[in-house]
Amino acid sequence: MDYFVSMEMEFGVDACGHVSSLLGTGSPSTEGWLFHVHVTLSIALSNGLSGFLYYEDLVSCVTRAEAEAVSVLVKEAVWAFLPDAFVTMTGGFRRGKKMGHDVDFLITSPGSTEDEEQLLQKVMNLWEKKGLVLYYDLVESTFEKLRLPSRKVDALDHFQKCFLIFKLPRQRLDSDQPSWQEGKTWKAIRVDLVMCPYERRAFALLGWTGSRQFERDLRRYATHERKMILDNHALYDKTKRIFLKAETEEEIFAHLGLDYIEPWERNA
Ligand code: 8GT
Ligand code: MN
Repeated sequence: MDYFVSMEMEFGVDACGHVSSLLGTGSPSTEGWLFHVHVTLSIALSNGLSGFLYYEDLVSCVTRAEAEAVSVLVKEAVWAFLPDAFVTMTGGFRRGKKMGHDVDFLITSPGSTEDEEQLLQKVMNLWEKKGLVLYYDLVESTFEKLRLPSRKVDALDHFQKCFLIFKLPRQRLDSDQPSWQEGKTWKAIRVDLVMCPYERRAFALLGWTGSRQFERDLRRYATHERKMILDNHALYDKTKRIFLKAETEEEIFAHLGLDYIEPWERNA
């Protein structure tokens, strides 16, 4: 509620009209929607009401063409600093969805971990210089190698990540996008970048591909049918008391005694 109070002090009652209209426009994902409100208000507070100008963009969906255009820019930036890094689009787009509320990427590199730690900050600095980022929140890693996987099906992971609002220039798109208004030169797009240790990439990829419901079901299956604990970092066999290693998602499914399930079959 602090936001509303500050908004009122800063901009007068009019600003609260804007806030109410924001609150009236819920998107299906509460978490994503709260993020939008949080960020939009933060930006509005620091930049004046222009912060609201791209609220429209954020509640409109991201198309696959837009996601692909963002992907090219993410890869360009990441490879400038870590040429051997793997960059994978995850989330709904990896599951074959045509639209999304954001674009998610998993980044990992077999190279030294010191370079990895700096990567997201370097990418943000580069994009800020190029005017490609409207807002970002970099969350440092709290990953520990020997920690057992979380038993909670909805637990957040410990990888370093960056939640940001990307400013996608129109010229980056080959085709006209129906959601773009006439004369608009860029679109604000929510992007999540996740950086994981190379040896955990299969678990991170499985976790970040979703869907959320699929991940919950898979974790419950591991716990109840296999006496194993699965999360975004690892798979632990409680009977044998060992971590089960995996280089690919296929190997994780095999450890769980399941046939491989393709990403586009995980939309449940
Ligand atoms: P959408 O972006 O089109 O709404 O659909 P999505 O791509 O399936 O949803 P998402 O919210 O972007 O999340 C993608 C997957 O990442 C989900 O399966 C979610 O469970 C998983 N995920 C994590 N950690 C986190 C996290 O910290 N935040 C979010 N939003 N998703 C996470 O493993
Ligand atoms: Mn997503």
